[in-house]
Amino acid sequence: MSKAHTVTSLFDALWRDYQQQCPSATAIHRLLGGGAAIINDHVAFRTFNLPEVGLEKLAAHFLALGYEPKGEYRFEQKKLAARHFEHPDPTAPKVFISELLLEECSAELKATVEAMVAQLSAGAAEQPDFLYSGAQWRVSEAQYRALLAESEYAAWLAAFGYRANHFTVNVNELADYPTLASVNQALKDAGFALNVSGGEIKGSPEVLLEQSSTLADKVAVSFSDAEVVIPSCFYEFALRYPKPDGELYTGFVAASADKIFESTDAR
Ligand code: OOG
Ligand code: NI
Repeated sequence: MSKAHTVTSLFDALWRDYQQQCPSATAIHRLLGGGAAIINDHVAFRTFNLPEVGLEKLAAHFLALGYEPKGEYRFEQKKLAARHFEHPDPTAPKVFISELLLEECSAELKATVEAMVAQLSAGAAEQPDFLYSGAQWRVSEAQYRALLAESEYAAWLAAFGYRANHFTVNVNELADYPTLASVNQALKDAGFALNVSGGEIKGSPEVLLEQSSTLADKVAVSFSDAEVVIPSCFYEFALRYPKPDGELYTGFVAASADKIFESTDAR
């Protein structure tokens, strides 16, 4: 068993795992940072609302590091609930965790997911490396496709499991890019494809948050019976605006998040 994490060691481990799934992030990091450090606005995780692996189980890793629960969000159509967490140290990335509400899904989907989670070893979610342990279950390509037909979110989780779904560049802290449009233009000029669902820029100064994201990279995933190349992880960009009190807004915007989820859609 690996030893307990600090905030820094946990995000370092998450970033290393994430780079394997999203090689574009390494290149974009270089493009936007020009060698300088890039501050992360937030990192996002996905899970199923089963007792063994629910949102609370993932959150426990962050609460242990001093994070505090903040906003709650609901995505009716996608059958998701989410919560975000903040650390008293404002340089620590925010954390966004969502979970699929299985009681709202079909009996077939629920059975497949329960069989997957039953393959995890007892106490798996409490291990220090759980948040970047990937998909520790066997799923066939046919099962993946059946999940995909009902819930892209469930299919992504079946294929990729527990790891950062995306990191997010804090655009406010970028030296050379004053607007999100300028970030998007630099990405497009360099050949990266953006998620255009809901427009290239989701949100507005009025809701105090503008977000954009790449379309997920594609990687080869080994299902129990086949290797298939599918969308993995993506990179997000967030520009925050000040509230009336002058402090930057730190929450999320459900209508925008709803579109960010679609960055892993198969295409
Ligand atoms: C999370 C999507 C929401 C945001 O910044 O609004 C989100 C996901 O795709 O898992 O990250
Ligand atoms: Ni995000």
